[in-house]
Amino acid sequence: MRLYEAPSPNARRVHIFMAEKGIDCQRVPVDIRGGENRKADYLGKNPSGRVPVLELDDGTFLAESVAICRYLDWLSPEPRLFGEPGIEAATIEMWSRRSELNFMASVAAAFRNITGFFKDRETCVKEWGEVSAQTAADFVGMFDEQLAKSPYLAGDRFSIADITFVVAWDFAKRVKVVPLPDAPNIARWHAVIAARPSYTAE
Ligand SMILES: N[C@@H](CCC(=O)N[C@@H](CS)C(=O)NCC(=O)O)C(=O)O
Repeated sequence: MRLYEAPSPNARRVHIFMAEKGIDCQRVPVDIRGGENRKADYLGKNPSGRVPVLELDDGTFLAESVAICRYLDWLSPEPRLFGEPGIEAATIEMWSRRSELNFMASVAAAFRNITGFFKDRETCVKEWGEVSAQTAADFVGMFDEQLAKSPYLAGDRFSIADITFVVAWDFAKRVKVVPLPDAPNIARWHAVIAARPSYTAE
């Protein structure tokens, strides 16, 4: 297997997931700043022109970080980061989708539209970035309240939902475009997640 990647939140999701599973593979750096991911060769691997992409040994290309993680979960089922079928998997899916759709996507839209980081390839609307930043900030309370009740986002066990949220949270802190409110329960949870060896996986 080969992972096409660039230093980025979505590649980091796969890095953490792989480290949790004890999986590694060849890495292929993609120059996303230079737009290599928007050229025909890369678009042949992933028509959405984003990283990461996992190339399987039979030449199949798998894009979308959560789809890649699902494949790796099938390859190496323990620990089950998508949960046992039934209520556990459904609860993890619920918090994964909230982490991705309510928080990570808004953080990304804030970053991209406010900073114009990818203005060579997309129209950036600063006002939309600011609305997205506020949306991300407004959802922090929902995650903080959940983490007051539960050690991990989806219950007693670390899961893909925690991976998505910690990656998005760290990115939001680093790029400083979201007015993150104080979140004591997220802070407690973050210390626990940051102590896992997978947290620093590259
Ligand atoms: N939903 C996709 C999102 C992938 C994505 O947005 N990747 C960003 C890096 S975090 C990227 O490739 N950006 C380069 C660009 O937009 O040109 C996933 O989960 O993999």
